[in-house]
Amino acid sequence: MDATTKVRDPETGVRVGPGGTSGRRNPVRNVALVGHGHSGKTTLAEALLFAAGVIARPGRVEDGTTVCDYDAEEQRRAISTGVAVAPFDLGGVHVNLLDVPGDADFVGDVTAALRAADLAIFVVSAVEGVEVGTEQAWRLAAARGMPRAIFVNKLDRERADFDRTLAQLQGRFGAGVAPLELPVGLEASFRGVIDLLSDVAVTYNGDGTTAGVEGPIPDDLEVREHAVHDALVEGIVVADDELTERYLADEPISTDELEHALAHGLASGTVFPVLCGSAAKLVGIDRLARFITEDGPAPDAEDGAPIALVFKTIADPYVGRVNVFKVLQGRVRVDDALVNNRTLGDERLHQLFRLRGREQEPVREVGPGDIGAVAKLHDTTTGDVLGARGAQFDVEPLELPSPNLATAIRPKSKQDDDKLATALHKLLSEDPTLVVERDPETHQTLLRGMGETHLSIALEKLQRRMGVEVSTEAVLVAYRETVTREARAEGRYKKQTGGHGQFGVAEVTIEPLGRGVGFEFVDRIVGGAVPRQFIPAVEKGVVEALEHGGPFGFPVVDVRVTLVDGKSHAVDSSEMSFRMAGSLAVRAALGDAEPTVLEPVSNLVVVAPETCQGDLLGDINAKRGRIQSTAALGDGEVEIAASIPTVEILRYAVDLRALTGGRGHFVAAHSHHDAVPPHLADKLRAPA
Ligand SMILES: Nc1nc2c(ncn2[C@@H]2O[C@H](COP(=O)(O)OP(=O)(O)OP(=O)(O)O)[C@@H](O)[C@H]2O)c(=O)[nH]1
Ligand SMILES: [Mg+2]
Repeated sequence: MDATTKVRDPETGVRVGPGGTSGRRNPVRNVALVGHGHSGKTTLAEALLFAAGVIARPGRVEDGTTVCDYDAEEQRRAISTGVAVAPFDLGGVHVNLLDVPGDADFVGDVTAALRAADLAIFVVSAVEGVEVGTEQAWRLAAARGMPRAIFVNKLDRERADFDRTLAQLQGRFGAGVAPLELPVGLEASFRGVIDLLSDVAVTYNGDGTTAGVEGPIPDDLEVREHAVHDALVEGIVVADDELTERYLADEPISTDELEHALAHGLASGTVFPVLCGSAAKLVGIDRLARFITEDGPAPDAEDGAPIALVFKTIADPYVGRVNVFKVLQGRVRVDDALVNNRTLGDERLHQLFRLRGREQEPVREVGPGDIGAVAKLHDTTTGDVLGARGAQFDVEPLELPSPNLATAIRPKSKQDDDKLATALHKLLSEDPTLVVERDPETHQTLLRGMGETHLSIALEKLQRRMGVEVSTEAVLVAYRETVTREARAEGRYKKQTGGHGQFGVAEVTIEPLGRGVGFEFVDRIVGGAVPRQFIPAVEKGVVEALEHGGPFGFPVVDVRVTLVDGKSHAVDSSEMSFRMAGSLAVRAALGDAEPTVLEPVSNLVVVAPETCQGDLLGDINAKRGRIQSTAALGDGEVEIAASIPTVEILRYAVDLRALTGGRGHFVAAHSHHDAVPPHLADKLRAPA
């Protein structure tokens, strides 16, 4: 490691010159590797672990041999599906890398990882450039005002283009994007980077080591280097008024002063340094590691009563539930008894360890700002805060996205049914963006997640890890029915075949009520046509028949049933006979009252780029939705509010992703029931 020494600003602890890591600043760095799927985050984590000497040889995602993609599903699909911790030590600094999944379905893990990290490094492929996953993660990090840096990766790949990627980055993320390096060579000839601050070239001979060799800037890159160097200096000085004045007065500004301003801009989330390289070819990795340890912001966690935030939970097949936490204050030690701020219950921390992928290294203590893990807590999960009894827990809650795509699951066998509840509990304890609910009307068990990949991986885990087989079904919506005109009918229940018979006659009218009014029973009996004591039985029979379903088979709502007449028998009439009579009467009346089907309608609010507005409006219309409002939100975004049949948006998460290229998001909530158009109602009959 080239240790060109630098000293630090005694006030802020940011490096200002020779002296390296002085220990004045918390020697921990928590770094989340975020960005679009496939941009190379896991490969980069592997390269950094190799550069730090933690692993003897970098593994490959395609071979399933990386430290961070340790889950069978991750290896089978060659994608990351959950945040993984990969620590390394370098130059007296302890770095916790958080390898974050890029697939949009795992946005919950992105949110949690950005909460635990103090620096977000955006991995961007020089081939694909800035993608929707980059933008989504940037939006989340920017909302927290987080320090952000960028690593332009895959410069060895065919069609890699650093300039295009840099222009896209500056176009999307603004003037704060400050390139610190330029590539030397491109595609197959990519072999190093130019350090734009110290004006040297660092080349790598691809021998599998990560050590770069400093040298002069190749002639053919000098002009370009000067141009970008000037742009970089401009980008940095704008973050510092005094420097801006001196720059405009053409006064010399030293490299260390520039690095000082850069580190300040980085820490304040206004300057976004860009480094570049190739994680697969191990180019630029040593420099990225040094950037993290020397310029990366440290956690601002002080000593004091211990407080820790749980940002990840893992259902480990051997040790059971493992909670991964960041220490926000103080030190967490083995055998500590801490309070869980959600349950207010005590938790004793018997086993503490550091995670590196799936590996668990026991430790006695986890210090301020550091990341650790604990097993077998009683009832702690992601988002919970653990702290010393009496400690002030004013910790901002971890807001995780709510799931927006559901599938109905049904256990394949009795054994599966017996195991299902426990297995689902385990699955959900590991992933708070999964929700299970039982629909009281359709009686389906619904598993809700963030998208198709998320749901299919959850079902695979259920089967592979927990040995529970389920089949999936289409989600049903809770249809209802009502009547559109008044009708009158008689129900006659008569069983008189000797001995104690049954006899009851009820005559009712049924008429429509307003949407959402519910059910009304009116007693208009005169002259004891139906004895008083049997009238509640008639109502009971009526209610049962309505709940059982009308001609379409759905529960009948928003009707008034009036008992207008009846007949009884002194001996054979009973509650039972009048209950049956009531039920028969209302069913007959329903048939004549031109019933219609009511479907659930949701309020939908979509936020997406303005460029997608036309398609979205067209799609909502095609889904029988009614646009209620559209509003420009600024930043090129539009908000569309609509009222739309719920059945049309059961898979809206998938449709919206297709319509907006993953740049849209939505919330939907049940609003009311409304009549289904007749041409559709005829096709609807409740499943037998
Ligand atoms: N040529 C080349 N390939 C790379 C480089 N970095 C990663 N790859 C390849 O790109 C593919 C995706 O790499 P990953 O590390 O899995 O990407 P990721 O960002 O972790 O992907 P997700 O976990 O799905 O978000 C793999 O086939 C890697 O081998 C690189 O610098 N150069
Ligand atoms: Mg990955």
